[in-house]
Amino acid sequence: MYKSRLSRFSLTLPVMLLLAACVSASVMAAGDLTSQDPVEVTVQLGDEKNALRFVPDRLELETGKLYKLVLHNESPQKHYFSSDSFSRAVFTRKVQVRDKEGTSIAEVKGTIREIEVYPGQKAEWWLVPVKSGIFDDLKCTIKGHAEHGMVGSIVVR
Ligand SMILES: [Cu+2]
Repeated sequence: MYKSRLSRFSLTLPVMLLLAACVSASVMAAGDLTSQDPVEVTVQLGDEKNALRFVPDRLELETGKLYKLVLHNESPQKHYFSSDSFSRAVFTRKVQVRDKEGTSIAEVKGTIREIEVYPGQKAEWWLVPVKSGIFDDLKCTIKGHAEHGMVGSIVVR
């Protein structure tokens, strides 16, 4: 009686430990972070009065999520979205360039530091923040634009 209970226990315990290990491994590993459905965030480059602003000028993102950062320039002049510190805290899946109808023109892959968007155009920066921090060096690098207020910060939690 005692022996059979012991043998059942001795078989069950390793199986349970193995199952627990499998379950915890699948909970801990998030898998391919770049294949999630993206969280879409739009940043306006220049506002409706063509002021030199990022709207919004403060972004809050989270590590490990895939973002589709849509940079939309509706102003009559070109602008840059440039943050050296933020660019070093993200993994870029791609930059997607589309025509006015939304048809894909190009995908750019690799490390991105800044993106220039032409008047009336959009670019999408698909990225996963991998490092938390306050990245307050967002600016437009066109001469005079940052000085007139085209600056911002990106907070990654
Ligand atoms: Cu600008």
